Amino acid sequence: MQMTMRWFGPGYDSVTLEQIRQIPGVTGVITTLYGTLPGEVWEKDAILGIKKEIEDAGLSLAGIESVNIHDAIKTGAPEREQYIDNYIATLERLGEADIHLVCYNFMPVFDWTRTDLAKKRADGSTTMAYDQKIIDTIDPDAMTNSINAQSRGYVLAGWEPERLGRLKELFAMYKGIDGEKLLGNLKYFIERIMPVCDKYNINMAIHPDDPAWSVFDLPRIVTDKEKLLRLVGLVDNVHHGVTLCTGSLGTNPNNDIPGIIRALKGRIHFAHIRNLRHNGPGDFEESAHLSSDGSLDIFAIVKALYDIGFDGPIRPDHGRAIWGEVSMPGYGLYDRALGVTYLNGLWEAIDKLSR
Ligand code: DNO
Repeated sequence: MQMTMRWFGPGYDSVTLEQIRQIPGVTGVITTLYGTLPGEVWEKDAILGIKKEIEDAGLSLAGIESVNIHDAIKTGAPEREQYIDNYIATLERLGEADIHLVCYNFMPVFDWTRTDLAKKRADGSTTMAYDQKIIDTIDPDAMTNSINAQSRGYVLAGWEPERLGRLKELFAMYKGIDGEKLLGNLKYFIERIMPVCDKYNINMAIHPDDPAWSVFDLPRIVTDKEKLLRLVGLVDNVHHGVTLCTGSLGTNPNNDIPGIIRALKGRIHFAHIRNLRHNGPGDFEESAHLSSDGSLDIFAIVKALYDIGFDGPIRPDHGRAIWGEVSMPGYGLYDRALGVTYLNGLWEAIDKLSR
């Protein structure tokens, strides 16, 4: 595996590449062109520019998270052809720039969803949390306004204002789209992009739905082992793979994540590892990475990745806000750096004990 950190690029992130470079064991960065909108063709110069900046800091560009998918592709609207062509053009440029991993999601309207971005924990840290009981009493506009009001001026990943300003229009686009149709549209998209992925050896890694159940009645297709196996089976090509995100799959306490990892052997191209604590049905908060601080067994998860021979990038996922740090919610330096160190410790121990 390669240990990495997510970095949003100059102007968007409170964390610098110089800081990332000093976290022991981190050799790569996962990034994106944060200012681009879903559907745009990425500029070659911009791709090469951010890559050079990362390499000049002594790190590698280990993958893109995300090249977002236009809603016309997700809904199968007639304009999808143009947007798939644009996506292919972006993949070509990434491939030419020697970038071989792309994370994306196929969630309708919203990317990940939370109800509180700064829930106070007993130790004085704050963290992101979700409570279905709150969602049940509000509408999508109210949720979006509340999230934006808590974002500390940062544009949250997946919460681009341009898209969220058109919520009514977006919900209308998904009218009549159920899980089967959404999955069919994913299959169509994957089949169209596989030739360019084959040509440039680009691994596509779909991100699970977060949380792992329907929010505001929108369909969900990446929530558990059965759905993941069906999804990878849609197109028999190793470049069609998965981002193993423990924080998303772990929202459902019935998901056996080590079992999912073993079942997906060979198709996991990227791993997001973090913990969360279940407070009740549909009610969870993001904890520190340490197993005992949350509900997930992070040792068993890392062990399963080790056992299947996982050799892609891993990144710690969301962190709590600790030590007074002010950052994009979930993406400060301190708690994620602690996460890296813990994950590296687990990996080293498992590796040495296995020899
Ligand atoms: C949230 C992230 C997601 C993820 C996308 C992938 O912090 O895990 O926004 O990057 O769903 O496309």
